[in-house]
Amino acid sequence: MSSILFTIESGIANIVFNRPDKLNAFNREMALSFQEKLDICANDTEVRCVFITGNGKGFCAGQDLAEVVDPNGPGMGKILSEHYNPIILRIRSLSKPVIAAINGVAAGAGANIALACDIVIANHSASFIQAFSKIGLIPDSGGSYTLPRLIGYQRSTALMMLGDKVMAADALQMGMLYKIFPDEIFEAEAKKIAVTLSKMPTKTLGYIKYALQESAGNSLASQLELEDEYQQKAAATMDFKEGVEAFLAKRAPIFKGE
Ligand code: LHQ
Repeated sequence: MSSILFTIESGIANIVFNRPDKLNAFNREMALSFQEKLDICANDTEVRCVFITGNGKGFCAGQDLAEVVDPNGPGMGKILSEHYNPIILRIRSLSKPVIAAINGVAAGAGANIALACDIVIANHSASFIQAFSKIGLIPDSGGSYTLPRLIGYQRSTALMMLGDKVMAADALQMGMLYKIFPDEIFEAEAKKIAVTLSKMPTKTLGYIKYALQESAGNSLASQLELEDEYQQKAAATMDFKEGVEAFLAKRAPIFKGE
């Protein structure tokens, strides 16, 4: 059974973490396969939105801890540099929207992979745990970068030091998530968001993503220049032409991601 299930349908790449007996904890094979799938998403022009979720009752419990102590495992020296760091950078640099649909517990690197995604939605039963300190580690997979930017220094410090479990409703209130849905309708509602995004002006969504990311290190003046640059690029797309034509003709636009 593959540790990652992968399909592309109607412009949506579905990536499903698939080690349900281990709450979809990552081993090396799964981490490398995830990177491969993200590369396909980046390079395949058919893909206009990436949808990541977990199989079973968890989203992802982070690193498979059995592998960490396995003498034949990759060893501490490789786990960040070859597994999680490339995953986070791939998600962030992918020029298409990446949705994390959190269907259950997201712990350790699993929580921080979720937070690296562009739109994070969850079901009511989902939870987030910065589990690292409980085993004597610091938060990795970009968590020390993303979490304070989402919820502030104080709350990040508390969550990262205490390793408390945060239920989806509290995560929403703190600003970690976009929306939560009741468990029964979660899959359908999550898919609706993916379908909507897959029909939007894809290149422009990529420019929005990059502009927001780059704002983290920019002055207002530099950000204004950057907006100008990306706006010129957005205005040069076929989808912009279509958007304006459709508006003036009072019809729904048909965006092709071009
Ligand atoms: C697991 C795991 C798991 C293996 C559940 N591994 N089996 C970077 C640098 C280098 C090294 C280390 O890692 C990292 C990045 C990281 O991600 S560090 C953080 C690693 N993750 C954790 O510390 C979380 C460990 N898991 C838990 O604390 C709990 O499982 C949570 C709170 C996530 C869920 O609790 P429960 O709902 O009570 O489920 P459970 O504990 O019964 O787990 C179900 C099964 O999944 C169980 O197996 P079993 O055979 O007993 O049914 C667990 O052993 C297995 N599992 N997480 N990370």
